[in-house]
Amino acid sequence: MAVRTLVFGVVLGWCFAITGSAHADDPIRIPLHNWTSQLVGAEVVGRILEAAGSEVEYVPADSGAVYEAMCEGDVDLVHEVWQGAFGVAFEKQVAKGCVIDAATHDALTREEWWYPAYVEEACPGLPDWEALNGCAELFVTSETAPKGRFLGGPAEWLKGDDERVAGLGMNFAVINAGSADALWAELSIASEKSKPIVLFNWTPNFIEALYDGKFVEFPEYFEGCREDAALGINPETTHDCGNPKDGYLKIGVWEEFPDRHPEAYAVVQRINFTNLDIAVMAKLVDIDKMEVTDAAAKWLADNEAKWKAWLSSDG
Ligand code: TMO
Repeated sequence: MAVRTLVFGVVLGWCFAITGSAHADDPIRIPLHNWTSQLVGAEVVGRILEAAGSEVEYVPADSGAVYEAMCEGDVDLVHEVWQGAFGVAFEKQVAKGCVIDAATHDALTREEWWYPAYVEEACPGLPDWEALNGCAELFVTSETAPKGRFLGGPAEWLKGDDERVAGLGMNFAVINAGSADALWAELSIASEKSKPIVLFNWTPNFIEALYDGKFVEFPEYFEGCREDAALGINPETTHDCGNPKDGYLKIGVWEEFPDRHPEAYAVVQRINFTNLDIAVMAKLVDIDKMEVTDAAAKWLADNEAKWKAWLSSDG
């Protein structure tokens, strides 16, 4: 019995050696999150990896918890790691070694409190955060009185807004929207009546094509602001700074990905979206009202030379 097991093991090992990897045929698991560029891009990346010979599976996943899931091997690849939202969670797993920082897109990102331009008429010191704080009463709602309301994104986007409000001593209460669409619906209603609103937004996004507006300027982001309470203008709290202004957009993979899918990994390292790519992916769904699958197909058709070059090293 022991000998047969040993022989079997040797033969199996030999098979793995000639096929390269025991896991090359395992599907690559790509998470689906709750904002539109990510949903379209997930399918774009999936179709590119299929073109490179891999199998792909899409798994709905919490965008805040996904880095731990990837560390545990439950997810293979996150292609939109936004520094503002997920930098802390991502870098924690990279430091542990179970997630690899595989590539950095050319796209530069910003995620921050934002207001439509007409708000400056009622609060002339904007975009400075202290001016905003002085105008807090303009943003009071029955839910937040006597404080102003900041409409944040879904809690899973990990923005640290409550910590920021506490750290900077702001006269605001954070209300988390249930979805990205809820943010845009409130922006649309407020804009129609020129009603003051301050809400979470980001770039690249489709919003800049529809609305004139600005990000609030908080104390400049610096390394460690969100991890080390002692740093920053409030020595007792983290998040006493704004989000990065030229934040990264990265691709992260599970540490076993390069060994399990070496060819796909080489392709992943060449994938590179620009600001326009991300904005267009969002726009096709949010403005043109396409289905995600159709939007991904359109992006691939419109950018064929670009993504085909990612398939081979001499492309
Ligand atoms: C991660 N996000 C783009 C929604 O800020």
